[in-house]
Amino acid sequence: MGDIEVPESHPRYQSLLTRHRIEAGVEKGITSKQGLIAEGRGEAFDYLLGERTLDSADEAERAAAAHLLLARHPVVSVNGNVAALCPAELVELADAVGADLEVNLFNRTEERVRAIADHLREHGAGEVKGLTADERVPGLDHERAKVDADGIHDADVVLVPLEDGDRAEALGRMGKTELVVDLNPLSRSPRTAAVPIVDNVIRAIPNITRYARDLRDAPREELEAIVEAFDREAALADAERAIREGGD
Ligand code: PTJ
Repeated sequence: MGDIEVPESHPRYQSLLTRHRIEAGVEKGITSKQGLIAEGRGEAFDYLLGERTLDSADEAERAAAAHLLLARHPVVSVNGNVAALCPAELVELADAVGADLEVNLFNRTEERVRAIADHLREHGAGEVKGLTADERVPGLDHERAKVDADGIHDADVVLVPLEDGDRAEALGRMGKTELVVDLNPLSRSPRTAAVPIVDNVIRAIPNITRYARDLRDAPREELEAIVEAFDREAALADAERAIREGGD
């Protein structure tokens, strides 16, 4: 935690820690200022969820792991918020499923793409995509549409933590299977996703990795059965219910 002084006994330890990571991300040129606002929105939903992983989110994380393992070309998309919150965990997930890491930003600047790629490499990443930006996602304005031809553009399965709704829909129109992490079950991006994961990225990413490791040697039929059994509508409804009613 470096210079951060939050006692572990503090009841909101985890959320204060998360805030500090986002603040440090802004200072390091990784996270956008809008990322601070996004974090605030996320925190409110996480508070209502009891800052825990619902059983339905846990199932979604297992289904996401199965999708990533079955994929021809999986890509983990990285923005300024997740890069600040869980860089090493993103690298571990990409390693566990053989995915590419690609920096893909809502508010794209070349400087921030480079800073995030460097940050991921400092946390153990090998190649990081997103700098070439030689292809476009159709139906989006220029900067937000930029992707690598041999990265997201070619991917069949994309994990997009904290995606914005327009881009989630545009990627969906390209026929990609989207796995979206977002604490707001009413937000357009999880509602577009094949697998909506209503959980905090700091809990979701390591849990997907854990499942991916568990399932690494599972036969394709078993992975396909997990994908098949996952009910996206039920997962979204369960998260909404938990937020409205509290409890399990
Ligand atoms: O780095 P960039 O330029 O790509 O920008 C990234 C942000 C996140 C700033 C950008 O995509 C954005 O503005 O997103 P929105 O539209 O504010 O949506 C963010 C969503 O993520 C909201 O629905 C939040 O509830 C959710 N969210 C925020 N923090 C977390 C989260 N979901 C899961 N885990 C979190 N830690």
